Amino acid sequence: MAELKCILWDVDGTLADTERDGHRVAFNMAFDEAGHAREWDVPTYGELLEVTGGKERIKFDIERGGMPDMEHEEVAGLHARKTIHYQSLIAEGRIPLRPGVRRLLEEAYEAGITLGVATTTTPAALDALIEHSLGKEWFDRFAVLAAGDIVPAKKPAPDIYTYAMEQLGVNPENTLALEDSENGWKAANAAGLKCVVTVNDYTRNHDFTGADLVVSELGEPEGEAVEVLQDLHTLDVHHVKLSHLKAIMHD
Ligand code: XBP
Ligand code: MG
Repeated sequence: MAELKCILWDVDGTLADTERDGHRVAFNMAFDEAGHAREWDVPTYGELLEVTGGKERIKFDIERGGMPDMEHEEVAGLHARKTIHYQSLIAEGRIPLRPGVRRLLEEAYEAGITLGVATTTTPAALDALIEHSLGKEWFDRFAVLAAGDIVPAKKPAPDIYTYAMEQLGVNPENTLALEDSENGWKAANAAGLKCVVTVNDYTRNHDFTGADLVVSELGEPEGEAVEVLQDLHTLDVHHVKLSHLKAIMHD
């Protein structure tokens, strides 16, 4: 029976639906600006999301023949421009937090649970989302912001979770991950963490076998009941509460 001491949050797709209307749009702006004909439409971007990390995603598309006029040497510069476009989109307030995220974050923070971020995205992109969608006070409320190239191997490797826990001095048995994708779930699982998944349109059909709870969203008390896709602990969820996360750890 383990106590819940720490929650590590994924960012893209979990805190907010950043991929389709944020990252994807910013990549396309950078391609266009650099004179490349390539545009990642919504379904194509869904395929590319199999590869985590923006630079890695561009390289993958080059290698599979999606960008014949692009060289590997261009990737770093192009990605830096993409990050700037992404920051502007976020600053426009175009990407709200997903339902229930602020409620659960605040409930956990008030309860003294250690909160952290474990994400594949670039630190500058994470900072923009915290500043404009969450609120600047969360720079202090998160005890660690583990992001991007700080570890060599991105999700589905467990490294970013392991790094975050090392920084915090917490154990896997006391830590729960919140994720939205198969790669994220695999990373959390490989790091020895229990995991709650909130799916989105891109990840609904991913394989989450073994994840503790898979729901459509965290939900709100006054809203409709969330859709439960997988519930290993028979929690009977209307909206995801801190008590559910504690129950998952105790099981
Ligand atoms: C998110 C990612 C990121 C973003 C793009 O995965 O893979 O690469 O798509 O961000 P996760 P960057 O939610 O599992 O962390 O371009 O800044 O890499
Ligand atoms: Mg994600």
